[in-house]
Amino acid sequence: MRLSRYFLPVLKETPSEASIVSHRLMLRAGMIKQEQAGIYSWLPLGFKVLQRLQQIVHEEQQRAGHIPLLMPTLQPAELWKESGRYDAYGAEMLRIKDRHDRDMLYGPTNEEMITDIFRQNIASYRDLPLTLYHIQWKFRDEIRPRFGVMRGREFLMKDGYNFDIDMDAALHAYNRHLVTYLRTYERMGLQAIPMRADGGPIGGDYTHEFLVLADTGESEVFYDSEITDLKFGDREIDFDSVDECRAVLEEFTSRYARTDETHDEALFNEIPEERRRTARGIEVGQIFYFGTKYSEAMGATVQNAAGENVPVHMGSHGIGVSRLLGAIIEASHDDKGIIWPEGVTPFHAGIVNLRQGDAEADAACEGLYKALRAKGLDPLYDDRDERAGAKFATMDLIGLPWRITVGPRGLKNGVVELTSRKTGESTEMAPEAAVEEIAKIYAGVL
Ligand code: P5A
Repeated sequence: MRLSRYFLPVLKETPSEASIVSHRLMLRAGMIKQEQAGIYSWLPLGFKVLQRLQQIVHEEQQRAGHIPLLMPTLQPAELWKESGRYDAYGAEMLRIKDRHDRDMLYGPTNEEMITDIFRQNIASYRDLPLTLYHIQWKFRDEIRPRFGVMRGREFLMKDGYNFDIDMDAALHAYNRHLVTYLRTYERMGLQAIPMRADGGPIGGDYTHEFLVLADTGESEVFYDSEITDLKFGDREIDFDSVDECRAVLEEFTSRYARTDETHDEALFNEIPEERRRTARGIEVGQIFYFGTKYSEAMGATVQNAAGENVPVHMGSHGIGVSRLLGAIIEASHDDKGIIWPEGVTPFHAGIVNLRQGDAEADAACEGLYKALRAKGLDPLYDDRDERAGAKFATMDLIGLPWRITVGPRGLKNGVVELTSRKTGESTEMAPEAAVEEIAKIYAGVL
C-alpha cells in the first residue's frame, strides 16, 4: 500500500476522552472511530489487524478440528425463554421488536442458538464429538463501556461450542480448547495465563479465564510467578489424544493462578512468599464446561450406544477478538506509539522515502516496494511529500515492526537502513539484503 493513497487519519493531539494508552493509541493511529458509547467503526488500519487476528483464530481452531459456521447477530426471544436466560440476562441484553411485534434480541452469546441447530440435526452418538464455532459480533449493553474496544457494547467474539456424549469426552474438548488458546495467544505475541475463574451467567463450575497481565486490566489476579516461565512454543499436539491435551492442561494450570472471584488466600499463602504475585489482568478469553445445562432445558438429546436418549454434554469457549487489539497494545508500546508483534502487524514493513521526488530515491523505494510484494509481503510505502521527521513519527505511531529508510546519501554508497521498531537498532545494507532479511524474519513467524 502507498500511504499517499491509503486512508490513515492519524491525530496530532492526544484525545482527551481516552484514559488508557491502548485507547489513546488506537484513536491517534486512526484505527477506530467511536460512533456511540462502546460502539466503534473500524477504520482501515484497525480493520486490518482485526482481520489478521481472526485469521489466526480460524487457523488454530481448524488445526484442532473445530468447524466454522456463521450464526446471525439477531436472535428470536423464544430460544432464550426455553433456556430460562431471557429474563435472567437482564439489562445487558439489547431487546428489539420487529414489525410483527415479535421479540428479538441482539445476541450477547450463542449457547441457545447452537443448541437449537444441534437438536434439529443430530440424533446419534455416532455424530459426536462435534465442535462448531463462529466469529461474530455480539452486543452487551454494558453499564460502563470504557477503555475503547476493551469493554465495548458491540464487540467481536470467537465463540465455540462442543457437543459430546459424556462428561469425560466433554472435558477432553475443554482441554483441547485450552491448548488451542495457548497457541493462539502466543502467535499474537501475548502471554495469556489460564486462571481458575467463575462461571457467571454462562454457568458451570469448570472454567478458566485467560489473562494478559497489564496494569490497566480490569481484573485483580493472584498467581505463582513460576507460571510466567511457561511457554507453549511450536510443539505439535495430537488434538485427538486425551492424554496429550490433558498433559498440557496440567502443565499450565497446576500452579496457583486465580481471578479475585475464586481467590483462596489460605491456598495462596502456601506458595513461597517470593513467588506470590498480585497483579491486574485483561481477560482475553474464557472456556467453560457446563454439562447438560442447556441440552436438558432445550431437549438436545442423542441416542447412546445402548440405545437410550441422553442429553448431550456441552461447553462453550470464547475469545475476545476485538478486545485483543487493546490487550496487545497495552502489552506492546512505548512513548512513541504501538509496537506490533510480527504475528499481527497490519503491514510487514514500512518504507520511508527521505527525499520524495528525487529520481534515485523514488526508484529505490519503488524497487523495494515491488521486491517485498513479490516475496508475498505487505509493505506500507510512505511516498508522501512530507518532512522526514513527520514520516518517522507516523511510522513509530502505527508501530510496524520493521522500517526501511531510503535517502540520497545512503544510496550513493549503495545502502538503505533497516530499523527495528522494538529495539530502535538500525543497520545499513544493500536494498536487496534488506528485502531478504525481512523475508527471513517473517518466514519464521507462525
Ligand atoms: C464463551 C463463548 C462467553 O460468552 N459463551 C460463548 C461464553 N464467555 S465470556 O467470557 O462472557 O466472553 C468471552 C470473551 O469475550 C470478551 N468480552 C468482551 N470484549 C469486549 N467488550 C466486552 N464488553 C466483552 N465482554 C466479553 C472477553 O475477552 C471474554 O473473555
